[in-house]
Amino acid sequence: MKQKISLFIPIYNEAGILGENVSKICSTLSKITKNFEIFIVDDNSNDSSQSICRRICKKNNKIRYLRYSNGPSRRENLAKSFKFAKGGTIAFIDMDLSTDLSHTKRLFDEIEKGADISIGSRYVKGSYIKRTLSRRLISYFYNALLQHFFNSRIKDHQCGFKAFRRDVLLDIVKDMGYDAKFVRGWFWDAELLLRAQKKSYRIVEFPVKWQHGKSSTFELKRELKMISYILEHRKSFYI
Ligand SMILES: Nc1nc2c(ncn2[C@@H]2O[C@H](COP(=O)(O)OP(=O)(O)O)[C@@H](O)[C@H]2O)c(=O)[nH]1
Ligand SMILES: [Mg+2]
Repeated sequence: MKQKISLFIPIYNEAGILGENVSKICSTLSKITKNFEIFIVDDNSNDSSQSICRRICKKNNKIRYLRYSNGPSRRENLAKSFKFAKGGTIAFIDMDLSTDLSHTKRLFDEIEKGADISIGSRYVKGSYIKRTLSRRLISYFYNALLQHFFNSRIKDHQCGFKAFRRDVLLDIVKDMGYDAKFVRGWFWDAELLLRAQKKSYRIVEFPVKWQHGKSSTFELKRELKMISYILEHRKSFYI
């Protein structure tokens, strides 16, 4: 890899899995490059995530822990944290490792080959997905609505396995601003990709093997708040 990699892992109450999964992520990255840093971004978890993370950081100086006292914000505080990255490539992945880590090299190779944005996808040819029927349906309609109303060409807006050229990500995140009311919810991912398409950035979507995590922080009722946000800001998203 020519560029240093800054990998962000957003967390909210992940004490049960984070020790094991951070070391899996670390060893996967070490096989790809020596030039990387990891940031764990915690939105005010109220389990023992904080003490576990502090212990992990003491042992490994490539890992940094950022804790916010407000939240859970979904992705708002994650976006705030990108400015600390020193890498030319910035990525984020979900802590539950739903996306198989075997795709990590591809994630970064696409950026090295010239993509501005590289994203794992559960809905392009070659992907394999294990998920409950209800979440499958919600995901299907969500992506279909984004394609229909905003002309998005992306098949999967929501997979937590994304990498970006640093300047591209910082540019879009600046446009998006900080939603202090946290009503944007998981739409943050979609908005990022809609704005990226509007700005004609080059996005590569590649198939991944994906398995749902044992627990999920997704709540349909809370996410429905995004509708008012989308309607209010819709002019910024049309492609
Ligand atoms: N920083 C931060 N991370 C979050 C928040 N909610 C969820 N996460 C993390 O985001 C990732 C995806 O969440 P998950 O619950 O697996 O969502 P799902 O895969 O859509 O069911 C995981 O690493 C979570 O720990 C939040 O409010 N703030
Ligand atoms: Mg998950």
